[in-house]
Amino acid sequence: KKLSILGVPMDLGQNRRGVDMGPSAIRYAGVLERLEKLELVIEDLGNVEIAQQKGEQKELVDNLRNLNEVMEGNEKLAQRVDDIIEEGSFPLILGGDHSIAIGTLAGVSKHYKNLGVIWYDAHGDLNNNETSPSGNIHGMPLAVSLGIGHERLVNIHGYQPKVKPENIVIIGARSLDGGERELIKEKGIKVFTMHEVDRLGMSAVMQETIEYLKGRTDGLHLSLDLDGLDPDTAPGVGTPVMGGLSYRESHLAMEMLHESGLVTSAEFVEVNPILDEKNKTASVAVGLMGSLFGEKLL
Ligand code: DIR
Ligand code: MN
Ligand code: MN
Ligand code: MN
Repeated sequence: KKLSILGVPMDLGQNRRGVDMGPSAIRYAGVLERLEKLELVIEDLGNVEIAQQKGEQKELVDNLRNLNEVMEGNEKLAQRVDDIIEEGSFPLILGGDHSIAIGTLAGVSKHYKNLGVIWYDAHGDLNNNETSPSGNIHGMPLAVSLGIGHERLVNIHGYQPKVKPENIVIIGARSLDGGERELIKEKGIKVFTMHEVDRLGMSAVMQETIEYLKGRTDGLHLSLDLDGLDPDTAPGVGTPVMGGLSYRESHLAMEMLHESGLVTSAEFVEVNPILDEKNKTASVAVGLMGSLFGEKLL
């Protein structure tokens, strides 16, 4: 299997500096060395060129922070991801804040009729500029991919929507804004909140998720926000929320996804080495990638 690693040093989708260094932190944590031990042909394509944040935060326009820059970056990313899939390779995208999922999904979904999406996150990322409490685009990418939100964002890469609500499963949610809750109910999106993970256990959650997506989708994208994990395990994130998924639950989830053979693209986002403890969060991310791509003890 061929794997193409692409970094996206994006920090414009939120307001904490440092998450643009996520791709460097993940490479420093040994992603290439780790995955090269598996039966994969790997290429590191370097980073997508993203505008740098300069000085003062700009004013919000239409309750959107850095709309133009986030758009431009995601257009570039979408084309790169599109090309990777065209060449028959598996895109592994390193973030960067979660606004990059807009571009990743725009590039991936062109190649599938019914793309499935697993959104592993403390948050729903289902806001739009009318519901968002922050104006941060990293809280909007899943809604944007459903075709909900600012017209320039939803039309990235020239089409919309990128995903259908019934092809999405959210895992690990424990912080949802009012508008996000309404959208989940209105669209009937499948969500395993921390409550369900605690009651059912991760094994059953993943079994149900895989069973649910297997029949209805022809490709599966994993969008893993490191803040889905508990802040004790993944402290290097911009918006930590207590009571998250454990290291062990997360490895099990990745192992079960590997066994399913369903995953066709993945991204690991929100690693912020400035907020981290000795690059722990990037190391956890690399470990999870190991499990996702088939590492086994025996
Ligand atoms: C919040 C935080 N719901 C917002 N979202 C985050 O700003 O829309 N997503 N942190 O990962
Ligand atoms: Mn193409
Ligand atoms: Mn999050
Ligand atoms: Mn997120």
